Amino acid sequence: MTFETIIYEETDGYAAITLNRPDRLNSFTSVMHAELADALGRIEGNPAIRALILTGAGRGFCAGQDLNERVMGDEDAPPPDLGHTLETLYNPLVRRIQALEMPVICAVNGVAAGAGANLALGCDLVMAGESAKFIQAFCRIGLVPDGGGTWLLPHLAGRAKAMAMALLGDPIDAAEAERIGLIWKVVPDAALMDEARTLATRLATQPTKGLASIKRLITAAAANSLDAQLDLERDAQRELGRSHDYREGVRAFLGKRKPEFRGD
Ligand code: T3D
Repeated sequence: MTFETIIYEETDGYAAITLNRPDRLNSFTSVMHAELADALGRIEGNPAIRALILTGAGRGFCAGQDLNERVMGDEDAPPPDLGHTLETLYNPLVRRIQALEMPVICAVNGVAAGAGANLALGCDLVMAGESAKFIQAFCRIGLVPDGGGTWLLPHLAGRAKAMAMALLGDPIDAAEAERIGLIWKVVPDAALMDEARTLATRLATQPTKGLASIKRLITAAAANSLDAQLDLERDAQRELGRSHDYREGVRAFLGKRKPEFRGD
């Protein structure tokens, strides 16, 4: 499958999407949005794909919106409708990644700025190379964090850190991002993709339906009471108790053998 701005591959039960405009630090263009939408369409509901890796080519992960697409005309020219680009491009991207019924690994290989930072932070297992940086660059150009940033930052790192990151736009290095709970873990740059691929291969052999429910419930918890979560857990467990992979897991345990999960 050939794309202009991303590399898409399917292998060993998982898919990998590499943002591929390295000379512009993989910043988003409308073409990249269209290609990401196409790639996600190949993954959604595809039982052969049971995990996804998102990463970037070259020295950056993603520098957010390509500002060359926002070149300002003279004062009389109508301003761009950024609400429209969020509604039609960024918000669907974030929502579709959240809704994917599989774990999404983000391998942050370098600087992640603006919507690129929040695309990364919205993934399920965020690993960063030690040289990666996260920058809420929006305040530098008079915008608010988007791509879910105003929700993700306080939920992940707390209000005080969220405010500082969003109001100041200073870089947070990978070690600090791990320390404050913004990401899962830092790994040496040279090991990042091997670790991400090993993890994806492992996840692709796990009970995918169960993992999808875990993702959904953990996400729902941010807006729910304990009482509401107990109900969600009951409903999920009822459904998963009827799944192939639950039966296989219990049989394999009792038979002292390795389980063979199909993902359903
Ligand atoms: O518009 C809407 O639809 C609303 C949605 C907005 C979402 C957003 O993401 S808004 C935020 C947009 N992003 C930014 O403001 C970040 C801009 N980039 C930077 O601040 C810096 O590039 C970085 C801090 C990310 C990295 O700095 P550094 O020094 O490592 O690299 P560099 O030299 O600045 O960048 C390398 C090249 O990439 C450079 O091009 P050149 O000079 O070699 O020809 C630079 O212009 C280009 N580049 C980097 N980011 C962008 C970009 N070109 C276009 N758009 C970018 N966002």
